[in-house]
Amino acid sequence: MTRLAICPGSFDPVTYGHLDIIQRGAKIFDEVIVAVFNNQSKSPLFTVEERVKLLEESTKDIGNVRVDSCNGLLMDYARSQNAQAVLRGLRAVTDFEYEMQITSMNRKLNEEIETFFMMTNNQYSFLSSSMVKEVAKYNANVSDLVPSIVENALRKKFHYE
Ligand code: COD
Repeated sequence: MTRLAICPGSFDPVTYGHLDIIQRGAKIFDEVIVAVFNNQSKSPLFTVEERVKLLEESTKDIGNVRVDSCNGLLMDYARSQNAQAVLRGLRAVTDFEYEMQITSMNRKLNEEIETFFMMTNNQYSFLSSSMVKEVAKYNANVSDLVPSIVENALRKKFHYE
């Protein structure tokens, strides 16, 4: 049986913190689908299509990772792909409560799909897409936080090129 995990998120845009979780997850699962969701409560900077493209480019060297997008419920999507697991990253205590809420709702929707948490690499504990956007808006150097393709996309969005 193929062990398939869904790594869901907004990825607005993908950072080295996300990529660390995706890379480590791809060593444990046979296949990982990175699924971009349009989180209604966040107003995104990048369209879903742009986020998918940036993720595809950033993960192109990891053979067992593919990128997709979805509009509906995560658990419906996971079932449609015959996934066994959802893969999430945990940074600080602040993530914990939010993740507990999502996981408990997801478990109510589908008891058979397990959620796996991976603790962030210390290097990326305080890295988030929001922080990257906040500083990139003022043309700060984010080259050690995101892949160069994302850095270029941010510069374009904020009209620095
Ligand atoms: N280090 C490690 N992990 C990180 C880092 C970092 N620096 N930064 C982010 N991560 C992890 C996050 O913890 C998360 O696991 C993943 O990477 C993606 O992060 P985000 O911020 O892009 O994703 P979120 O939290 O916005 O994703 C929310 C979902 C899209 C998963 C959620 O809204 C959802 O499931 N939507 C679909 C609708 C649904 O099913 N709702 C019911 C459940 S509430």
